[in-house]
Amino acid sequence: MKKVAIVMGSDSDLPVAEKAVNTLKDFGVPFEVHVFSAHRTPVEAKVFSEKAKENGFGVIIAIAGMAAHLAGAIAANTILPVIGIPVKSANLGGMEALLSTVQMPSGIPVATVAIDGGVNAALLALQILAVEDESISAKLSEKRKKDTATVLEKNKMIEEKYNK
Ligand code: RP5
Repeated sequence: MKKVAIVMGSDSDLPVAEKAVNTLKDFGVPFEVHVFSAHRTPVEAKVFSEKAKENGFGVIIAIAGMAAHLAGAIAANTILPVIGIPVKSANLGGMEALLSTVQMPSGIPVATVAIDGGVNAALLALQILAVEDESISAKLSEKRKKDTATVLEKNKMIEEKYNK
């Protein structure tokens, strides 16, 4: 089974990475977690990206805040799909990271999820791997069914409380 790489620009991004880690653990999919910065360790980020495919990864999640160039810098050095997670900041709330991550020039795509969207990044990574892996696909379908049942149950409780 292909691995998922979770790369963050700083260890301060760890709370967001943990959301992705927990989701991947739920699915039993192998992953690695790394800290490589587009600005502070650009050489290491480049080497990791260039070797990711031959090292058994199928998709890369890149997490960064502020002037968030990490996802784009990784995407520039691999043909693996890259999912970018912009991280919320104290001053600008993550909007700067969102725009830096999502506004990639034509030719080098980054699939950008919501600010701090660690769960959806992991789910999207799983959906990418599921194209070639029926066991992941089946687990994703099962999760969708459970999530639907949970919402329907909540709706039932709300309707019983307010609609009498
Ligand atoms: C980005 O700058 C990192 O991804 C992090 O979100 C932000 C702040 O990094 P630290 O100053 O906390 O290391 O490169």
